[in-house]
Amino acid sequence: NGHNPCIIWYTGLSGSGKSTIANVVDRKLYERGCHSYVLDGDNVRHGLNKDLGFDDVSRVENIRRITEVANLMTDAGLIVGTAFISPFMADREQARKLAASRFIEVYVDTPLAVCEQRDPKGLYKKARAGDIPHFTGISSPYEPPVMPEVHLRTASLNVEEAAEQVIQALIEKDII
Ligand code: GGZ
Repeated sequence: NGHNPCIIWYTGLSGSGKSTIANVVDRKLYERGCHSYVLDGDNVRHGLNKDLGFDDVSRVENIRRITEVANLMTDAGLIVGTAFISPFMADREQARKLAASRFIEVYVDTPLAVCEQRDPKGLYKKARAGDIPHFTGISSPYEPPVMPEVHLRTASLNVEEAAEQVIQALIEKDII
């Protein structure tokens, strides 16, 4: 099945649903016969980037390496989803620049209050208690995208609907 390689760059707070949505999109791409892969904390922060923490300098380096790996993967012909908080606009813009026209930014827009209420791993609770330094949204900034290709307001969308919006964007941009 013909498709153009690209990077689907998800950004949003911890617990916003980035990985979940990215994996549903990935399954839909597979069903269409597209060759794709998802980079997320589970397969990058535990391996390639396990030397990095969460201070600003480490996050910049985290995103820089992810950008390079995602570009190698698009060179190899894949549709790559990257699911990282990627809180800094400048780093996302650098990724966009390197990927040229092959970059779809997806803002997983889940309000902090909702992420904090979900708190699936209890991280927000720990961050509020001061047990996790530099926690995004609590003690470290998140700079939202200004003109993302896809803006998912997850308060009014289920995971399936959110994933379908990403697929529609890929169709509109002649990627699939
Ligand atoms: C934010 C943290 C932190 C701090 C650990 N701040 O919900 P999760 O657990 O699974 O996703 C979060 C993940 C964020 O890693 P990223 O590589 O996506 O971040 S960034 O793009 O900013 O480099 C969270 C966990 O790691 N986590 N400590 N202090 N999230």
